[in-house]
Amino acid sequence: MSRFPLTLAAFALAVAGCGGGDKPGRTVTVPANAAVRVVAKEYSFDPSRIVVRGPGAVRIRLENDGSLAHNLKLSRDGREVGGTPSFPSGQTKAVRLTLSRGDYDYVCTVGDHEELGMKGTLKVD
Ligand SMILES: [Cu+2]
Repeated sequence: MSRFPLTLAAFALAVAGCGGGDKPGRTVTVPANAAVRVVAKEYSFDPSRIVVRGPGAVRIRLENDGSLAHNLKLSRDGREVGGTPSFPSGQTKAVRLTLSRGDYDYVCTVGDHEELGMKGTLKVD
């Protein structure tokens, strides 16, 4: 009789374990020449997927809601194209980037934050 709830609990744990740092985050779509707000904390970005509707200038406002210092560095094909410096919790930094069409990645380069889940993708279409 008591085996069923235990099995269920084990299953729930397994499912939660699968999520880990790789759980899919929120996607935000913004028009070209707009601003997008990104929240950084341990260890994720929200949103973790940004879609920009057309090339142009994008203003990224990074809010550090965590307890450690964080940053956001955007790159394309492994080459950094810009981002914010690292800054402490409770602060916000904005960066304006002129982007052409394509796929970009963003990460936090502090310590091992990227491996812990602070990464996202930005697509300009
Ligand atoms: Cu970080």
